[in-house]
Amino acid sequence: MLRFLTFVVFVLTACGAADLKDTTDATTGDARQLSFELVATLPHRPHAFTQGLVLGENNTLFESSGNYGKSHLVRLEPGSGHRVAARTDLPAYLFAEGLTLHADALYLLTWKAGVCFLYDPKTLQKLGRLEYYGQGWGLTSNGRQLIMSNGSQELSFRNARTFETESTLNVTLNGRALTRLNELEWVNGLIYANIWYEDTIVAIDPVSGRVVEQVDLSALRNYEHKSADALNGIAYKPESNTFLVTGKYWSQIYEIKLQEG
Ligand SMILES: [Ca+2]
Repeated sequence: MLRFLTFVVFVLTACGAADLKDTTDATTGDARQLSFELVATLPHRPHAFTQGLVLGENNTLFESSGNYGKSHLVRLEPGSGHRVAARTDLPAYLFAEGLTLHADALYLLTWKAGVCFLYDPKTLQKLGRLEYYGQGWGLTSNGRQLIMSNGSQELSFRNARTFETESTLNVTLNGRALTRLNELEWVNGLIYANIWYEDTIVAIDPVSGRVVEQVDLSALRNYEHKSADALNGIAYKPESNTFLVTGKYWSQIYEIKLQEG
């Protein structure tokens, strides 16, 4: 009997380990370094101070752009990275930040103003508002909750109806706090994140907070002009398993495929 129980415990433990999507290096526990293949480029609005980027139905990108007096939200034409199909401008006292799609609504943060606006993705008409405490940087959805960054190492998991924080996660890279987390994108059980003023994207385990993958995108600078600002903006294209990435005042959106090594 004891032997049987030991076997059951072993099997349960093994299953639990398999369920955890830990893709860190098995020998060191460190984040795995990935590389990327450049699949395509799309023209990007070069005056966009890109804060949030997300892909909706029909290959349609939504983008939020920051700065006081210039903040706005756009829906682009299907397949385009720069042709605007619809636009809404924010009042001059608001600074647009992270953007995501959740349950047929767009959610837009406003940095230090503590307000998350909801919009109809088709018309960009305002549907409502929610409130948060502190700074709002990046935003994504895991299909159930919203996940928000605030410029620190902390991510907050929020109730999509009330925007109340249900749990928080401290993000670490190889055992050290990883701060300045910015734009976010939930992809297949991992949280992909920009890090403010770094040309690196990381993939975070939503349970442990550990960075399990990182990819250096600094080579994209070779295609950009000198005044291209911070790398920021991650959208995911499920049909091709590719990422659309760009930056503030970047001239292009780059479609990339992540790969081993
Ligand atoms: Ca995103």
